[in-house]
Amino acid sequence: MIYTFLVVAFLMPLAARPVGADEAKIGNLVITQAWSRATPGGAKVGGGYLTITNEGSTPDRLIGGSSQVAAKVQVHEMSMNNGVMTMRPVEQGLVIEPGKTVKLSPGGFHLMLLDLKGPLKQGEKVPVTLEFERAGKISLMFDVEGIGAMGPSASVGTPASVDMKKMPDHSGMKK
Ligand SMILES: [Cu+2]
Repeated sequence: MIYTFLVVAFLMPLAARPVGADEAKIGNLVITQAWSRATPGGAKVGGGYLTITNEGSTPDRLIGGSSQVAAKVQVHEMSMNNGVMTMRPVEQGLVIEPGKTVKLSPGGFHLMLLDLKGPLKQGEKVPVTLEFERAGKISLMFDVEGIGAMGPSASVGTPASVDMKKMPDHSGMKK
């Protein structure tokens, strides 16, 4: 534990640089393609998306996060129930099994930035700190893409068969 702390402290100057869509590592986890979406005026919630690979031999969990641009950051799961998109917080955290890659993307698992302090603007970067059960915390810069973007601009997004007009906007969601 102490050893891990020292290593993290040593790496701090590096971590202070914007990470963006680049690769970031914490413990056995590799995080790539951290991105977000611009929010329409007045929207109080935003999404955060990323890809996490567990290169270790023990499972880890993404249990939450924080950001200076939002009051709260939660891990959410979006799913289709009888043709209706619903989402709910993942109470136990999102498990990342050893050797597996988990992608948080529109229409599936995502980070929810609740009570935004201002709109997220395309081209900007949003700082988000992720918290993992084992690996601990890591701060990343999320690239803000356009409204309705399905992936980071650096890669070809997969257009999910999701009707954007039916996406819930969380406005009625309990926090
Ligand atoms: Cu959500």
